[in-house]
Amino acid sequence: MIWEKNKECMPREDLEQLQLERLQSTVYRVGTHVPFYRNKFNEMKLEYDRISSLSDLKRLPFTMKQDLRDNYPYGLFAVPLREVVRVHSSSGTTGSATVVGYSRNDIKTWSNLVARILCSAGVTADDVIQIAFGYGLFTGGFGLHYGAERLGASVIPISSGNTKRQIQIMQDFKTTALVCTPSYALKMADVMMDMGINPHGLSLRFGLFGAEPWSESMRREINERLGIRASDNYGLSEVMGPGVAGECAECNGLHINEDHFLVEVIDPDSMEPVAPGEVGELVITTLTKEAFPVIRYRTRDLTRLIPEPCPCGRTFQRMSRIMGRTDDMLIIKGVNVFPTQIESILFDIEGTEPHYRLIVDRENNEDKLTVMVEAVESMFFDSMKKQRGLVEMIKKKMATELGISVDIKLVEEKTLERFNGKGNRVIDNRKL
Ligand code: DLL
Repeated sequence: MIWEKNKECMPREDLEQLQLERLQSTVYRVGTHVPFYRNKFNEMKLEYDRISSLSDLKRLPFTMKQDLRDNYPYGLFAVPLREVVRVHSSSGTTGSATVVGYSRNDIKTWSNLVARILCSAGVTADDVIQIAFGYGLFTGGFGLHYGAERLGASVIPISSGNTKRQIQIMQDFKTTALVCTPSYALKMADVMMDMGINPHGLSLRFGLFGAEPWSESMRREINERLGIRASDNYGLSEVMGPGVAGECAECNGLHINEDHFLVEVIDPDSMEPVAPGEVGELVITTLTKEAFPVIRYRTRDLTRLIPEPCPCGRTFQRMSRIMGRTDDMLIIKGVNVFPTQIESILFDIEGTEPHYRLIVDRENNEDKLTVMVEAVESMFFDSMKKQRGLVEMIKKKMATELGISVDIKLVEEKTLERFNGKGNRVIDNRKL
């Protein structure tokens, strides 16, 4: 059974009881098997067999990315290697790599949870799913693959890259669901245009996108261009990979798989919980992982929990789409700006293409943000006056909505690099 109604719609009281039991066994597991946690618990004089309510979570130590690095490669594993059947690693764009491991049960749970997310997005065993995430140490390819197979769908494990071939296969194999990053979905739409293929003539109905932040405006753009329903799904390798949270057909926030993950939202500075519904850093404790459990993992991802119940009937809490990472946030002249905010503004402006770069410089001790954005082709044949008008309009919108002045540089269509996987749209030249 993939649509696990008895779990996903479980009364909160029962869920909390289940979470408590699972938290107790996870804390016991790491306290007895992982020296890193045992030492931390001892230092804090925490009796790890004495967790009696969910509020005891607050007494547990946080785990940071650095802790994973310090214990590279296997130091935080809670089972001997012979019980580990899979290893993944995060590439470490912002530092050295980290390694995570899965027991046979972990792989089973992971597949179930990804299947659950695919199912809640509307995908069924009748779908043909093209997985355009990289297969390898990145959790995206294999994670979605196992989940899609578990669902019983027909899986095309094409991996990332070679966009023309992707589109050819999509056409020939009658793909109904595309799985990749939202950036790559946009690139596919562009390449389809170049190939003279009308996306609306394909069999594609669903897009399951994740692994990077995106905006509501980008979703609209993708939906319109590809003629699909795009939904968001979230996860991170340190905690499992994809399968942590995903949107239901309402496409209005991601249900967190709370029977396997306990979440908190904290103020990243004070590390205290934020008021209910406020934005903060997501902190996750795994409840069922065997090989690589983590306690209060600080994701660095910013979101808020949505307190209202979802019309779909699921009782698992929703979180809003990830707004950005604490380490993505740009501070421009003292104002906090997230790339997704800029994306949202740009995508709603007529005359621009959904491709942009943000370049940050510091000149004479002053921050300067330049937004490079592709203008539609016709704009370049238009008068300078029209182009200037567009630039002024974008500047004004940014000033009103972000509270800072930015420079806008229109560039010709297709001049900015496209992404096959996670996009990186910020170039910060400040030596801070
Ligand atoms: O990106 C796992 C994944 C693969 C999720 C495929 C969904 C689909 P990592 O490479 O460890 O794992 O990167 C995790 O990516 O902390 C977020 O900052 C970001 N991220 C993942 N999903 C989303 C999303 C995978 N839906 C990091 N929206 C996380 C925004 C996301 N950011």
